[in-house]
Amino acid sequence: MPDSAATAAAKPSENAGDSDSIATVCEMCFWKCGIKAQLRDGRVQALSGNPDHPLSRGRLCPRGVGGLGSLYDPDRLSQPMIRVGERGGQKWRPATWEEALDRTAEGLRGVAAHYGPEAIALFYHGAGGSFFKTLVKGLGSANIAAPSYAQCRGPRDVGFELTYGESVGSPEVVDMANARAMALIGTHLGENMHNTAVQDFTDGLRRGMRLIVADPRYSVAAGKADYWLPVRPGTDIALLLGWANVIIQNDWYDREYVASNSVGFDQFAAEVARYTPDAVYLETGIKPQVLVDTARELAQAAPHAVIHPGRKTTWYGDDAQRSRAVALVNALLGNWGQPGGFYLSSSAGLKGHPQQPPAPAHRAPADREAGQFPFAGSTLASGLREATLTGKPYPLKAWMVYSSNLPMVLPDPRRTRAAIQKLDFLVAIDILPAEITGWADVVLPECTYLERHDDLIAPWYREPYVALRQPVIEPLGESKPGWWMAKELARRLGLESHFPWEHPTDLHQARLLASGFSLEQYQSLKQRGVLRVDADPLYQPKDALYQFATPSGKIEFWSQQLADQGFDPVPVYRRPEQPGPGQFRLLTGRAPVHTFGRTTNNAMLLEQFPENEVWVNRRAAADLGLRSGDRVMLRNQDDVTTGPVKVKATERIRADCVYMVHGFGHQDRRLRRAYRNGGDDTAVTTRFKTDPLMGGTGMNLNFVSLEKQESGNEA
Ligand SMILES: Nc1nc2c(c(=O)[nH]1)N[C@H]1C(S)=C(S)[C@@H](COP(=O)(O)OP(=O)(O)OC[C@H]3O[C@@H](n4cnc5c(=O)[nH]c(N)nc54)[C@H](O)[C@@H]3O)O[C@H]1N2
Ligand SMILES: Nc1nc2c(c(=O)[nH]1)N[C@H]1C(S)=C(S)[C@@H](COP(=O)(O)OP(=O)(O)OC[C@H]3O[C@@H](n4cnc5c(=O)[nH]c(N)nc54)[C@H](O)[C@@H]3O)O[C@H]1N2
Ligand code: SF4
Ligand SMILES: [Mo]
Repeated sequence: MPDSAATAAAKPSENAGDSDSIATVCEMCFWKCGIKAQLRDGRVQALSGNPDHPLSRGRLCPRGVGGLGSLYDPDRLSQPMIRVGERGGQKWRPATWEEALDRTAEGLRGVAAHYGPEAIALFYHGAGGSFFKTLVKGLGSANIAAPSYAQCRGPRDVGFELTYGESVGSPEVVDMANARAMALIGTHLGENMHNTAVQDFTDGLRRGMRLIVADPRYSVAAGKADYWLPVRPGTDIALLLGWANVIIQNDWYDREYVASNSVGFDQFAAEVARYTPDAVYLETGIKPQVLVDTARELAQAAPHAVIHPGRKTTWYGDDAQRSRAVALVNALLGNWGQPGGFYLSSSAGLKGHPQQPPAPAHRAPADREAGQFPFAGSTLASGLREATLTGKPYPLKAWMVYSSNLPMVLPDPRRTRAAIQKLDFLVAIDILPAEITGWADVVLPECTYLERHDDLIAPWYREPYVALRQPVIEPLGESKPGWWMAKELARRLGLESHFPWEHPTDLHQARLLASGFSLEQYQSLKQRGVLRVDADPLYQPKDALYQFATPSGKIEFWSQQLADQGFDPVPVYRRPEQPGPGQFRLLTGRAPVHTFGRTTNNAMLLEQFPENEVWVNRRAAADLGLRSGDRVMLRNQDDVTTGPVKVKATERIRADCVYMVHGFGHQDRRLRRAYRNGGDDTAVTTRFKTDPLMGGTGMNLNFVSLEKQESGNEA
């Protein structure tokens, strides 16, 4: 490798103007807080929260502050590379941009000519993906997927859509700051560190919100809770339907609200009657009195009470139904459009570029067979992998992978490797030598979010706004922004018309003007990083009925849509398989200072959280002769191993499961700090269950045993 990116000369971007502070948007995770970057002598000195930005409110989470560790990571990809030798053999030669882009265009063109453009798939995650989506759509393929659907929040969205006709979005429309009571089902806020969510959560707690946390692990949030319910993993549907039953039996719900806003309540009430506190106790391990007390807490605070819908809900393969159960208990609390419940979001309604041509006609995505996963609302990343493996419903022969480290993201990485071997062409666009780049034919080094423009950002939120990502410094090394790569590829593929702008600033300006904003507002956006817009009301007026976007126009306690497709119209609890002797169910989660595997090579963040540990119940650990600090190998039911990982023996977790933070244990040597540091949970996630409603991949189904590593053997 040539000079590392970190030592390359840097000059401030033109946005610096006379000022030494530039407003832009964070991408250390996908929440997209507004930041201010301080510059000195062409180097970024510090990142802080933009006080004008509604998601940061002047504050950042630790990862946002630690963005400098990613910008100046000496392991960054700094020049294009072309594979020599076998795929996966990890041998490349440096290439010029001209050559690497020609090669990429040739690879895509070849596959399109042979198999049709639909044989090209794009996997992406993050704001920069939009330019590559435009490219792949322009080619005529609909095989475009982000793992944040089928591996993350898809089941939750579907559970809410089936019930309310709409999902809770991102940022989630949970009015935590004003809630008087809240229940968390797993959702480990405080470790799950979405900045504004954590601010709202702590505001709620400061105002006296009562908190109930159901989690097999005593999470950070459980530490703040009035009730910790150490539920047996995989039994939350029983818990939720138990709450519903207690609320109904005790007449703790608003009959009038239910009568005028919902359908199917009587059938629902009849279905959940069997989830008595005693029956629920046998499944969940939660004492009957605790079930009743917590149901009362929620009901008494209603409608200013909420069961948080969570985010990563891909746990057991029945997740859309669990999310529906969450949605239905919320319906009993009557909290839609209410303070302390779910607020009504609005957006700036940004229009596209006026000259953007429509995408050409295309085949339906290959991620499922006709009729499969009828409620999937997005293309399934895992489904595209299946199609690549099986060639059904039709073959996928090229992958373009933008900012998604698939070998550590999709469950059963063995299948990911096998699928990659079926490809004619794989191009990876990344900032780091992540594992996916090790499988690529061409590697295109992107510059980081602090060195580039992306498209405008205008989400649905409490208040509408538009935010701008703009470069703080020029790209380091030979890295380039994604928009430039996409445009260059479009030119080579005869798709220039799909990029009707020269530079992203033209795109931004055209979109803003088309949406009724002025040039002055655009100037202000560049200065302040954000444009705030007048808001619609946050809450539903008392006497007006909300028009739900379900087939009935009301909240659906009993779902005809589900019945028509042969699914349970009311969620039904089914007991999950239990680990055998000597086995533990593997659960995973987040560390407050890391984002998946994206930051586990970031020196600044590693200083605060150097490696992941496996949490083991103290008594279970003692039975195995394990103490905190020992190192173990995790071996799963399929004889696949990961580790060695440090043991954390603790009372803070049940004895039937172990827990580790996702994103460690990288296998690519070029990630010098992350290489073999800690354990990779994905490696031992070889078993997963696909949600029949929508194709989400439940991953909490792996059972591991722990094998002590002698200290001399430490790798
Ligand atoms: N086993 C297991 N699997 C999971 C999860 C889990 O907890 N356990 N979590 C799931 C969830 S909730 C989600 S949302 C997904 C997340 O899935 P991904 O977002 O795909 O997660 P990462 O593995 O962090 O991959 C991000 C890749 O993007 C690269 N990257 C970072 N910044 C940039 C950039 O600016 N430009 C470009 N081009 N590349 C960049 C990083 O180097 C890395 O290779 O994973 C899911 N999969
Ligand atoms: N710092 C940081 N914050 C992040 C992220 C990050 O990478 N880093 N990623 C963001 C993203 S994309 C997502 S999707 C979210 C993910 O965060 P969440 O939406 O909170 O989802 P999970 O990570 O699945 O939740 C893990 C928690 O669920 C508990 N749990 C496991 N199984 C069960 C069960 O059967 N029942 C119950 N009741 N609890 C269970 C675990 O013990 C753990 O405390 O975090 C977001 N926030
Ligand atoms: S939550 Fe943290 S990492 Fe995510 S965008 Fe905000 S500051 Fe950045
Ligand atoms: Mo996620």
